[in-house]
Amino acid sequence: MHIRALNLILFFSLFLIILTSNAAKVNNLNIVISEVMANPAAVSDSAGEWFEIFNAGSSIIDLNGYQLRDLGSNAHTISSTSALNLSPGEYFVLGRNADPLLNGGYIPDYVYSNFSLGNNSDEIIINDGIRDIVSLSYSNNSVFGVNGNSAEILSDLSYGLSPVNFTYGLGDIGSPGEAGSYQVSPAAVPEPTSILLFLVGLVLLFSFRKKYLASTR
Ligand SMILES: [Ca+2]
Ligand SMILES: [Ca+2]
Ligand SMILES: [Ca+2]
Repeated sequence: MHIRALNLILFFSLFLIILTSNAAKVNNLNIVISEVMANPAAVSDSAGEWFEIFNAGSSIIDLNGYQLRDLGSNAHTISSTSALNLSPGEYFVLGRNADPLLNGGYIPDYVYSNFSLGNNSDEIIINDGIRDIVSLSYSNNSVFGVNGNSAEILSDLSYGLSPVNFTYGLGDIGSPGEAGSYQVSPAAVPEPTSILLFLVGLVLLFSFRKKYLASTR
């Protein structure tokens, strides 16, 4: 085997290792809808509904000007006199009422209007002012309508009920503003296992190359 061919294989293998070590991360997504409380039990829906987003990208996002809507008549443009910065790896709670004494006990980072979450079916569509960047829709008998229990994102990016050990405020189940049972990985932050995998691959490949070169001499 020529050294040149060996180098080519080495390069290609490295490329594959890098590719597979990135597979577990959230790809091409900046904002993820990480949790939804559509049907609070402790207080009325008009105060107790909220949903949580997570910045899985690599840059700070100013949510000013972003739009929330559904496929019906709900529409709201996020607007604040101050910057609404969401850093990579941060959770952000949007809800219907600012007062934790009235809303069941969550602390919203932003309060919207003209936007509600149906208990049977609904959509959450987020637009960055140019295009829809993330959307979620649910219908009858989904995990989104369960009374007093939020739905949270899971490792395969589907949704499940928040586990009962996560309670907040007056006792509804959910983790507003914090990781639930699954912590979404920001794309910008390489997972330790990926780095380890990459380093192990690198060492193996170079030792193989060295061995091969020595045997051909
Ligand atoms: Ca509702
Ligand atoms: Ca709606
Ligand atoms: Ca959460």
